[in-house]
Amino acid sequence: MTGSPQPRTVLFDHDGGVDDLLSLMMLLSMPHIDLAGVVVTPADCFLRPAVSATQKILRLFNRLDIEVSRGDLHGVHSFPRAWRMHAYAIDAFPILNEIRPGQSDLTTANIDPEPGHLFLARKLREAAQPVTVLITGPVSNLAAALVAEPELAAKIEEVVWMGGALDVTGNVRDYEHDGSAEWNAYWDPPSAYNLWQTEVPITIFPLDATNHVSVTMDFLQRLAQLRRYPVADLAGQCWAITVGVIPSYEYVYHMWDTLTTGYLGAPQHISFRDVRTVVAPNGPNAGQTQVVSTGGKLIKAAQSVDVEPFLRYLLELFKQ
Ligand code: AGV
Ligand code: CA
Repeated sequence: MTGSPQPRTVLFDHDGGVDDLLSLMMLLSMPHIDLAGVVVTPADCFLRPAVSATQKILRLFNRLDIEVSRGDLHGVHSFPRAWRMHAYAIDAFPILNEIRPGQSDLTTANIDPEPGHLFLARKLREAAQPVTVLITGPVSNLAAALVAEPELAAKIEEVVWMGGALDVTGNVRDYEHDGSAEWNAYWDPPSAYNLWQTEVPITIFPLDATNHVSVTMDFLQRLAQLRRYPVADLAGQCWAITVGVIPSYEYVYHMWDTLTTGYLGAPQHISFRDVRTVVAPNGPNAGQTQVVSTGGKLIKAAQSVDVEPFLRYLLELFKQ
């Protein structure tokens, strides 16, 4: 690693996919990140096992002091069930169910009863300094919080979002859709549209960038050499359940959310461009993030990745 990354206070909204839970492990492994709260959005997961797995990962890191909130907003288009099932397997992994000395069974002590959008709004309201909002699923909660209280935008230093597809095709294959959207935007297009109407600074990790980082068997073999580190072992198991279970049109799992989260620790391996963009709130291209020459919202978009140094950073981070 070159230089030390910028310290940040982070609110993390994830949607319980394999990639999302790996991102939580990454954040907990970054010494310069102060994780101020976690929201689980019921999008690319079933909520109960995703919240449970989230808590078990916090327990593994001895961080059950971090509050977790359940999202109760639902998108327009559901994720495929085969993908949403992943959290059940992770929640059942032995390493997450081992109760180590000094640890106890999970309780609801760190579960905030407020739903995700109210939790985010409260955390932002209470923040003494502007915070980073990292979103690795749909943006429904943040959009709702900002629609209700636009002044909270001033409390956000940067929204970092895995979402969108700019100059590449989307990853949605669904009836009545033209395939131009990425799934996190497609789950709840009106919310992505609403977020785009706000003043918050947005950095996105669209498919244009994440397409560069697929989860290869070669990478998994390198990770396997680090099995003696519990977090590396857990990460390897998480990725293993994505191998071969991807429905037909997509044969490889990508490091969508893990790349996005990696930006907080190793931004030097990623290149960006500033672009004007609009989001389609409905219609056959619902959720499409489109580059425009005038108007729209000026955002920062990840474009390419220095793959090998990024993978080395990930492997190093998981040595916990
Ligand atoms: O579109 C990428 C988003 C990321 O936030 N998710 C997965 C990551 O968590 C949806 C998704 C697209 N293709 C998938 C997805 C696949 N083959 N399996 C599971 N989820
Ligand atoms: Ca996700």
